[in-house]
Amino acid sequence: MNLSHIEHIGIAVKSLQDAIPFYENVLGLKCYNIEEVVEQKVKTAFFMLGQTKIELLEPTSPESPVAKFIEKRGEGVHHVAFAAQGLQASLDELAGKGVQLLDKNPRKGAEGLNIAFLHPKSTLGVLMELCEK
Ligand code: CMX
Repeated sequence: MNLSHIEHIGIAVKSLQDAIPFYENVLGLKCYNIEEVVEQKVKTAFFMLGQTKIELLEPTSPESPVAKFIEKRGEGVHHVAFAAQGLQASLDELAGKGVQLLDKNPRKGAEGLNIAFLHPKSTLGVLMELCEK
């Protein structure tokens, strides 16, 4: 495994419109991108902090994994994403170590990154994402 840093922290919110002012006006961060990830049924808003991003996630459909998350647990931290060099090799290594992969092969995520999720049941309750540019 070759993880270099936390690429982003995903935070589930009911409404970007309601959440963005907290990050901008209270925390003093600047939203630099809003993007819909149609496949994941979410709209995302990004803030940069050092080399790590905060990614706010608003569900665009009741079938979105983020809608289900909010229904069950309420708004809050949804996933942690690590920057991984050699994403496919990392996934193969994790599978070999018995980690349950939600994506056996990388797919396209927000901001053009290649991404893959690991099942929270096999990562001590934290939904983890690996990403590569
Ligand atoms: N963090 C920790 N645990 C989570 C979780 C999360 N984000 N989401 C679900 N879980 C837990 C649930 O609490 C539940 O646990 P219990 O069985 O103890 O109640 C279990 O996982 C199963 O959850 P579920 O509500 O039945 O939902 P599903 O099994 O249908 O889906 C998951 C769970 C993780 C497989 C699904 O949410 C998924 O595929 N996630 C990855 C994709 C994703 O989240 N995309 C949105 C982000 C988009 C982006 O960043 O681009």
